[in-house]
Amino acid sequence: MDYNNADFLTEKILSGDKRALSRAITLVENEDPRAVKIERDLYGNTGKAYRVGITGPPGAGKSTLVNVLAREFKSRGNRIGIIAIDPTSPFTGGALLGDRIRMGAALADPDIFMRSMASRGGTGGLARTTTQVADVMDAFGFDVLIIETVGVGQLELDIAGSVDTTVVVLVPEAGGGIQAMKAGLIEIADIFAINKADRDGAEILKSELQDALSLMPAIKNSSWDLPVKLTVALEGKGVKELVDTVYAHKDHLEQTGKFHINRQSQAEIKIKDIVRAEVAKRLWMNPELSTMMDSLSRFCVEGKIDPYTAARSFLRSAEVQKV
Ligand SMILES: Nc1nc2c(ncn2[C@@H]2O[C@H](COP(=O)(O)OP(=O)(O)OP(=O)(O)O)[C@@H](O)[C@H]2O)c(=O)[nH]1
Ligand SMILES: [Mg+2]
Repeated sequence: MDYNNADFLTEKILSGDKRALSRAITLVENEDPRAVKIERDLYGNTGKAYRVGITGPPGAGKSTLVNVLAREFKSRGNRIGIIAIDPTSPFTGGALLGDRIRMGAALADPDIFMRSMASRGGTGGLARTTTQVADVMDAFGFDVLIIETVGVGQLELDIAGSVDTTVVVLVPEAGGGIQAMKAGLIEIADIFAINKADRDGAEILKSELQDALSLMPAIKNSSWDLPVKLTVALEGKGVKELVDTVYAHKDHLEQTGKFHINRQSQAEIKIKDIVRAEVAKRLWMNPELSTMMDSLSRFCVEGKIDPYTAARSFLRSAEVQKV
C-alpha cells in the first residue's frame, strides 16, 4: 500500500492524512483514472462542509479576505479548507506564490488547508475539476470550504452553482454599483462585501448598490435581503460581521428549504458533466465514427455539406451503431 494506490489514499483521507489529501487532489486535477475510484468511494462522506464562494474583480482583496475569514471561522471551532482558483498559467507559479504570501498566517495553521488550482480548462472562473476537489476536501472533514475565484466579466457565474453562499467582493470606486449590476454580479451575490473600506467612497458604493438592488424586482421580492457589508481585510475589520452574515444566509437557506434545492441542482450539474464527458468519450473514441468524422469534415471544407447536416448524419450513424 502506498500513496499511488486509490484504496490506500481513500482510507488515509478518511483518517485525516493531509499528505493523502494532497495526493488525491493532484490525481483529481490530472483527471487520473484512480481519482474516479477515490471520488466514488469518498462520496458517502461528502455533503457536510458548508461551501462559501468568494468572487469579485482582480485585486479586490479576495485572498486577503479569505485569510481573515478562515481564521474567524476557525475561532468558532471549524476546520477550514481553501481552494484558490489561480487565473494564470499553472506553469509560472507567480500567482500561486502571491496567494501563499497573502494567506501566509492561515497557511501556518494546522486547522486550515489551502490548495491553489489553475483555472485552465474550466469555464466560469472555476477550474474544470474544482467541484471534484471540493468533494474530496469535504470528505476529509472540513467544516467550511472557501473557494476563491477571480471575477472575470460574466464568467464567475458558475461559482454560484457550486457553493452554498456566494460573497461578491467589491472595492470603492466611482460607479461601482452600476458596474456590479452590468456584470451580473447582483444576480449571483448572496452577500456583498465592500472591501478596502478604509478608502474613500465605501459608503457611497454601499448606497449605490442598495439603490440598484431596490430597482430589481426579483431581488426585492426575495425573502433574503441582500446584505451589503463593509470590510477592511488588511486589518480584519468587519470580518466577524461578515461571518455572522454567512451564517444568517445559511439559516435562511435551511429554513426556506433552498439549501436542499440548491444542493440537488448542484448534484444535477455534476451528473450532467459526467454524462457529457462519457458521451463525448464514446463518440470520439469510436474508430468507425472517427473515420466518418474525417470524411464529413472534408466534405464541409469542399462545400458539399454544411456542419449542421454533417452533425446530424454523424449522430444518426452513432445511433445505428448503438454507440
Ligand atoms: N487598503 C486596503 N488594501 C487591501 C485591503 N485588502 C486587501 N488589500 C490589498 O489589495 C491588494 C490585493 O489583495 P489580494 O488579496 O491579493 O486581492 P485578490 O482579490 O485576491 O487579487 P487576485 O486574486 O489577484 O484577483 C493587496 O496589496 C492587499 O494588501 C483592504 O482592506 N484595504
Ligand atoms: Mg487572490
